[in-house]
Amino acid sequence: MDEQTIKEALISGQTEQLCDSVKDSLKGGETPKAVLDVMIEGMQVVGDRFQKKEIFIPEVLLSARAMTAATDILKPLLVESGMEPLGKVVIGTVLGDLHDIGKNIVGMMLEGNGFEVVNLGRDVAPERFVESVKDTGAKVVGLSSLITTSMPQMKRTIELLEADGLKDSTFVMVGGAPVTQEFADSIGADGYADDATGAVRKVKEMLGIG
Ligand code: B12
Repeated sequence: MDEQTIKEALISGQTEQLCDSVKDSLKGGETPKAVLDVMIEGMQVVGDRFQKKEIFIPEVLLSARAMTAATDILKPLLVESGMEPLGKVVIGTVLGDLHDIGKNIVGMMLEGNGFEVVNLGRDVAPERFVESVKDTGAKVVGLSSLITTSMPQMKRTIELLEADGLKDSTFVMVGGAPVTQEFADSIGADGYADDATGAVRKVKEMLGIG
């Protein structure tokens, strides 16, 4: 796999070039997970450059668009499992937050590991998470937040689940770049993971699946 080309295409937001490189890597026998990991590293560089004000929102948007298109190629390969679902997970990005790349990757990895995933999208109000738990009977809710100003919505969602008497029968897992284990503990979340692989491990652990 030409890691450098994949990263450069992602960082410069060249969707077509990125998708071609991803397809070439897969044809060359690379696993979808390995390709995804290289893209996540590339997105990390985008984040660092944005933070240092070397690039701005339009550039980040182009990279995000390219990443979404390329993950769409990987998705069917990551999720093909064909087995009975191990359980249902509702997942979404909390109210006020439009970042969804990481949350979608977590969703994909869960699907790839045999879970049924109800993806509510982004900017999801606490009430919608609660409604979805009621409608689907999901035992796990995954909340994603990438901006600190949205993190209180995770707490609100847990409070609403409690108020509706659903907290005891539902595991709440939180994640996203600014979220930590300490924060998760402080709001009464049942689980935290800092990446998609950890999220799968955590869900299995919470549901007692070996
Ligand atoms: C791409 C991006 C955008 C894109 C989002 C496109 C999209 N469709 O998602 C766009 C351009 C739209 C955007 C907009 C904004 N952004 Co922005 N963005 C980023 C950037 C560069 C990368 C995020 C990303 O996709 N990372 C790659 C993925 C794979 O990683 P991830 O999301 O962390 O997910 C992994 C883990 O966290 C975990 N995970 C994620 N979710 C979950 C959920 C669960 C349950 C679990 C267990 C695990 C888990 O697993 C994932 C896979 O490994 C980050 C920088 C950064 N360092 O994070 C800034 C960043 C998040 N953005 C930031 C800001 C400020 C904004 C804006 C407010 C900018 C503005 N002035 O308008 C707006 C916010 C709009 C809004 N209301 O949401 C800040 C937030 C700062 C803060 N302290 O709150 C950051 C940190 C940049 C910075 N350093 O300043 N952004």
